[in-house]
Amino acid sequence: MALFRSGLRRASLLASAWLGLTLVAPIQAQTAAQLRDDAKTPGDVLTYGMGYNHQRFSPLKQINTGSIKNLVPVWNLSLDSSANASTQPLVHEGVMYITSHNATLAIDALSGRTKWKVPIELPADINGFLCCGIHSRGPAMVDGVLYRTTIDAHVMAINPADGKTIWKSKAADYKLGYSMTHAPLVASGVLITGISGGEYGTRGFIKGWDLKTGKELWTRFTTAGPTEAGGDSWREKDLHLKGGAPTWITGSYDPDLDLVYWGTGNGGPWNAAFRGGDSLYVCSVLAIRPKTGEIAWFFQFSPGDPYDYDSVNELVLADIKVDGKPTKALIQANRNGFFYVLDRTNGKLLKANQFVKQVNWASGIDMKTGRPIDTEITKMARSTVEMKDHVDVFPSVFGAKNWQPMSFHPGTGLAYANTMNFGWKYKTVKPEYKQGAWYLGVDIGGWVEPKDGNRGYLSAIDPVTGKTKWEVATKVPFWSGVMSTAGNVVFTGAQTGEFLAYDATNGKKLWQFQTGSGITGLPITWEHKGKQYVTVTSGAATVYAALGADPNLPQMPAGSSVWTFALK
Ligand SMILES: [Ca+2]
Ligand SMILES: [Ca+2]
Repeated sequence: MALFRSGLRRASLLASAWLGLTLVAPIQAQTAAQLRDDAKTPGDVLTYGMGYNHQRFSPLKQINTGSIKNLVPVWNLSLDSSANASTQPLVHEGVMYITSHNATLAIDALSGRTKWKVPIELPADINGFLCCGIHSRGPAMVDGVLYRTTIDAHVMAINPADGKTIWKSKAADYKLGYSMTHAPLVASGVLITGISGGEYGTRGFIKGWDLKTGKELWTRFTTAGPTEAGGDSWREKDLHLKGGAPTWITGSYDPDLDLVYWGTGNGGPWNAAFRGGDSLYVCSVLAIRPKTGEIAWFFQFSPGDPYDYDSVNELVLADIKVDGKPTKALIQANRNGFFYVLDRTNGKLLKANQFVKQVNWASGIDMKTGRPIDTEITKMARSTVEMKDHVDVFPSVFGAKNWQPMSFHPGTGLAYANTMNFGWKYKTVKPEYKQGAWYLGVDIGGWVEPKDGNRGYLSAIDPVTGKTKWEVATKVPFWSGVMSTAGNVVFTGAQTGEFLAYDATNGKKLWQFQTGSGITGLPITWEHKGKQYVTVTSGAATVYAALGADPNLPQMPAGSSVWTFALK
């Protein structure tokens, strides 16, 4: 069967190469090798994460700590939308590909002129079923085809020459609360996607799709059923069916080990006492085989998860020294306040250190078992379906760090992450399931401010110790991705609109530019004919702005657009 499939694939590759040569202006096919090398080839950006390792690090250094004072806008293009622009563009052969929730675009990367823009047709009632922001985090690309997901839970293959749909497959029913906002991952010849909707009493999964036809190849459910390993980690039969563990951020991939690392989110409902037990595999990382979806190993960061501490945050692959030993590490700044280092070959826990100022749900991580050491607050949360009063829990439901991806700089050995330091007023209440509505079993009584008023930080963190080397405090947390470069510059953006650059060594601010709306995009850098460019999307309508009741966040105008910068 596998032989047959690879033969078929080769045949269709040959066919498309022949068509490309003879009939139409070819979109040069990206091969698996190009995806594998993406982080090292700064002429293009072919993967979410700027490389399978999700380091968001570029070897480019024309724009550096000295020259950045001359960084100026080259072009700006409106996305004609008031939704979030929380997206990472891809760049290939001078063309930039961008996804928003309602359109896919190809843009001339040098001029900012639109080559094509094709709308996504969405059901009229879709907005009633979306939890946390209306956006699309980006496309994937391989073999001359563009792939994306849609907020009504479909996966699409698109012709990059004209934007026309090649195939479209349904992943799940949006009316149950399922949606898709992440970029797909192409690994080992399979298109892999996750799912959003953990707040709606859904059951999470990861799916593998045939690149050419859109046929579903496998489904890996992320809650364990009664007859499976881990099935007894739920209080009673069938709880896993509404048990959450959504998979709403793109996984990373190690081609040498042929393992995909994919994070899972909160338990459904949030109320841990109602679910009982560890509720596998909520708030975990699953290392899966891309061809079959088989779980090679897993590690559960927050067993039982009372607090919506989704563990979908980017799982960065870094080859670093841990206790003097060169290690194939997987690192994550988890929403639960601890910075984890795992051996990515086998899932063994190597380090877990607190990386923000206040954490009171656990006093640490037991390094023998990998389990949190529960404080009295958490003991109560785990055992009480209906609490009498609210308690103050740190970090808040937004986490010590939310989904906005950090960057790892192999030169400085530091991870640069937008982190948060505030708490929430937490109380369990009896959960009640209603299709298409939030299923939490937790009442959010408000926010607990830090003493110094700084809810956010850009933090430079040593992954091994969890210690902060430098930090930039912000009243309003940054909600955009972070990118670092060999020019020793760290780029990120503010919800108040500034695109910002810092010195990677000491956190000194080097440069800023006001983009006109809040930034929730993921910056990239690329080069063309020896010139380095930096691109970021602006346009904010974040879940933080909607629910965070932040007195310091002014009314920022909506309005999504793409900015590209270069040295003057
Ligand atoms: Ca590249
Ligand atoms: Ca969640």
